[in-house]
Amino acid sequence: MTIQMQPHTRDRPDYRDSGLEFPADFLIGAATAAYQIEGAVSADGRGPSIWDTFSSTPGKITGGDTGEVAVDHYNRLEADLDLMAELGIEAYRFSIAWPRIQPTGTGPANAAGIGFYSRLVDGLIDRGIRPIATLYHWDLPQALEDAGGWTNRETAYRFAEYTRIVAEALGDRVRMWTTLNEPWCSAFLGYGSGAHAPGRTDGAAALAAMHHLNLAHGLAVPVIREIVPGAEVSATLNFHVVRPADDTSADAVRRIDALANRSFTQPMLLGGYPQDLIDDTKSISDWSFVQPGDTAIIHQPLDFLGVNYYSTTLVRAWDGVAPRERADGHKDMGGSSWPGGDGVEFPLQEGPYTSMGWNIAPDGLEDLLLSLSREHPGLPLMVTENGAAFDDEPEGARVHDQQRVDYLRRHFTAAHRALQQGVDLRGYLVWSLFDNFEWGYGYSKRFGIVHVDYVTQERTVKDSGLWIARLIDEHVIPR
Ligand code: IFM
Repeated sequence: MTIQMQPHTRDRPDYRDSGLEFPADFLIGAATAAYQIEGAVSADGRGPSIWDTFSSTPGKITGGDTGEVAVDHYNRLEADLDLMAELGIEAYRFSIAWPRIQPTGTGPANAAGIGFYSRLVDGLIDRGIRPIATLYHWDLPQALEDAGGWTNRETAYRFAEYTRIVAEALGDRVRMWTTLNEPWCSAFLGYGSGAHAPGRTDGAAALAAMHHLNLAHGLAVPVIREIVPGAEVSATLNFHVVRPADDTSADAVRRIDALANRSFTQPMLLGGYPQDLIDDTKSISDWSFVQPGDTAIIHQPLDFLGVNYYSTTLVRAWDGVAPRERADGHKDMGGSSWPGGDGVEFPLQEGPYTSMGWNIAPDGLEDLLLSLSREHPGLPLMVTENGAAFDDEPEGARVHDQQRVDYLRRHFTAAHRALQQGVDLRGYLVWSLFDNFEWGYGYSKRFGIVHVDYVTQERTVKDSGLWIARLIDEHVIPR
């Protein structure tokens, strides 16, 4: 996949539209992930995950934060469900913590863990909210990491077993499933740059992890289909909309597009790995992790593709050997997230930026949706994450987060433009429902449409939350 850019980016509209109507069946909602919100890390038999270990390791997370308490969602489930209902959320994408279901990543189901997600699903359905379950959002049971984690092929088979347990428990009520959230982050930040758990810095390990995550996806999809009649199955990928800094940068675009996007889209959606990716990384790995039959397992028909989009990625040819890390606020923990990205640098992009240092570029979302729909005709798309962190603070009982409202307006406009051009876009889930544990940045970055006071755990709906509620109510981008 190559994301094709419109030639005259600067002449495009500012995307600050209103009054645009979304179809009645277009799902608008919000997303979260287990480790980022649940807390209660030792409750009811939950085992440790790689994020418990990583976050309790000094120096890994800003402020030494951990997910131990997070926003205490595990203990505040009913009130949080009521809040979702108040906002009128049509769909809620949550993830299931594997170590709550299988504390050591293997063996029988932990009934208490299943019970929590069962109550969550029932609570959503009772309130008319569509559940969308993500099976893996980065919290691998630590015991599996101790056996090699995603560099170990066996982890993919353990994932299929875990999938079976969850599908059997929730499949009578959950129709929409996502296997993996952003496997690029799991592989390349977890085992390449070391910015994410488990914090390894080894390019060959990152490539092996990439393949075993793809394999895990391919093994899990038929399990869900076997158990859940009429299931709608997807994977969620964090696409990098890669743009050239100048006219010498075409090869840099190709390399990063291969590592970031085609490393997952090609095996999952088309079959096999891109030859240029194999060639670019051959000095790092011999790719012996791909065994006969693997590519057929991974290439499963999907019912929709989850698209996570936040900003664009600018690249330029560079005469150094090792890839230069990005200059836009991504953490550098010693390793590279781009094994094989030789000769590429990541210049600072034009602002404005969010508080993550990510550039705001709604045209990137429009380009991405158009490009995916061109390259994978017949595959419905859903924006499974889009949103922004800003340093907003409550003023009395209000949080006036105008920058986030503006960000969302512009990205919903981009999605609407894609719909108008014929993209089969089924929905849009805002990241995130709550302020939460933003991985390496701890609680220092707030993405929520609902503010959380981390001392009192008080929830305050931000102006962006009120704006989303109006959008959902009218299915029209508010003035
Ligand atoms: O918070 C993350 C989420 O877990 C995965 N997608 C990107 C978000 C913002 O960084």
